[in-house]
Amino acid sequence: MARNLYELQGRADKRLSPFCWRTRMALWHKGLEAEFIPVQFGQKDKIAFSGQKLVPVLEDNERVIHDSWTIACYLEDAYRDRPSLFGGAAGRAGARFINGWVDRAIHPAMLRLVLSDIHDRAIDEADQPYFRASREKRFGKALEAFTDKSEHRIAAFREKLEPVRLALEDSPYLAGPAPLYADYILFGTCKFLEICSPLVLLAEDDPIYSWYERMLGLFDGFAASDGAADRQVA
Ligand SMILES: N[C@@H](CCC(=O)N[C@@H](CS)C(=O)NCC(=O)O)C(=O)O
Repeated sequence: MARNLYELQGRADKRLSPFCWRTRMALWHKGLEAEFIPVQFGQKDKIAFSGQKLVPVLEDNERVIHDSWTIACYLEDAYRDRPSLFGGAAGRAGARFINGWVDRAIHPAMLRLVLSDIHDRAIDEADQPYFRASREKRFGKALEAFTDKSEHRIAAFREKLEPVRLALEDSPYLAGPAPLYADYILFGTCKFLEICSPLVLLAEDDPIYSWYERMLGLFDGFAASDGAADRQVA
């Protein structure tokens, strides 16, 4: 039985994509074993079979699925006998909202703070020219000119996360008493930040910091790894 997750590989074999982390956590949550296959930006040939150029890509026997949200829905529907990622239709709809909110509101604000860090610290050297060219084309500026770590931008980023703090006042996880996919979505982003940037965006007294610490303890502490090691599911 072949189940492979193709995920972005950064420097020193760190798995840095926030989207790939979502899928990793979803697989572990479902208790599904998979091989985690590293793909660098310059290795699109490895995922050519998926008919597109982005990771994560999940190969589950004959099925090939891409896009982290589509993969989460696939896993939920294909493995109904395993622990649920959403906790029902309403939970899936709530998670869908968080997915869109993180992608469209949090990620753009985050990239503004750390884009040049990703290039300088996280991407394998061989990928740096591709990363620079593709992102400078996308954002219309040199990486260094686009990146802005000024106090007001950091404060604005922290403020954007206020809905998360409000939710954590009522329950330890975004999904309620126990972590579900809604939590894995934001976890991927925090993990990415930890791997890519020296910026400390969560103060130690921030409730999101405590939530992140709890999340790092999941799956026998494997969520705390840099992603290179595979976890064997019993
Ligand atoms: N909506 C997609 C986004 C996937 C995505 O943007 N992946 C990035 C890695 S973080 C990628 O593969 N980039 C390759 C490239 O830019 O060439 C998802 O949720 O999976």
